[in-house]
Amino acid sequence: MAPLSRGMLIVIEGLDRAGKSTQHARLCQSLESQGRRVKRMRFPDRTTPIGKSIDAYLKGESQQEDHVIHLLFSANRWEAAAQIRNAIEEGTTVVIDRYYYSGIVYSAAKGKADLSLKWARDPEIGLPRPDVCVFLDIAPEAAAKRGGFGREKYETNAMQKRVRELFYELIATSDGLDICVVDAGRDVEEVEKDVMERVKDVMKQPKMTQPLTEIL
Ligand code: Z5A
Ligand code: MG
Repeated sequence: MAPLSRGMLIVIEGLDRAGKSTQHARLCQSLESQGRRVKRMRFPDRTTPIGKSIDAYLKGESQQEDHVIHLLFSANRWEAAAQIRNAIEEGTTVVIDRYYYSGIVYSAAKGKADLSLKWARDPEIGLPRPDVCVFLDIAPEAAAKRGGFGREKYETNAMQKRVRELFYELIATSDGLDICVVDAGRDVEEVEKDVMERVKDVMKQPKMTQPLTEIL
């Protein structure tokens, strides 16, 4: 692969148990084996003070008003934004397991009239804009066969189904928000191959010779 002057910003997204963390690890390893410097990140980052509040909420150990928890998830990305930008400028590729896409759809999936996709997206404006977001698409029923639901807040069939619909609404927006879809219901190796293909396609795009942009 051709050398890039800056790093790439790559996001892996999808429903619960779509295989995000599995593919995130494999992609990072592949990129490193090709000689790239890679920074692994995930959201929520449960290690920061804000992340600890999110962790307690997801585990049902604390309550949060829906708008408040939404803004905490967003703040958890904002506290990492400069770190992401600096790494990319220094030539490091940043690969993130969930990002603002999850932020928008999981909050909007709650179905509150005053918590629309648009409302949910607004606090994300200005964050580093991904070069590509690979959405690992799987039917909730197929994902459910990968093991029982965990005990966290959003791990219900109804929520996962709505989240998938909303991901498709995001993809249908004018620029698709940089999302490409990969069928995640196949063998790990097949999915991995497709993910790498999508990343390679983006590496060839003219935008990779330009500085990283911001979410508009
Ligand atoms: N959330 C939010 O509301 N707002 C936000 O802004 C953000 C997140 C960022 C926690 O996320 C919750 O936060 C999440 C969204 C919300 N709530 N839900 N649902 P998290 O990222 O911490 O959740 P996680 O537990 O790490 O990820 P996950 O979704 O549960 O799983 P995954 O990473 O997609 O899957 P995996 O761990 O790679 O694989 C799951 C299992 O399937 C495992 O046994 C694998 O071995 C197996 N697997 C993986 N790939 C395959 C294939 N291809 N075939 C068969 N089996 C496979
Ligand atoms: Mg995971």
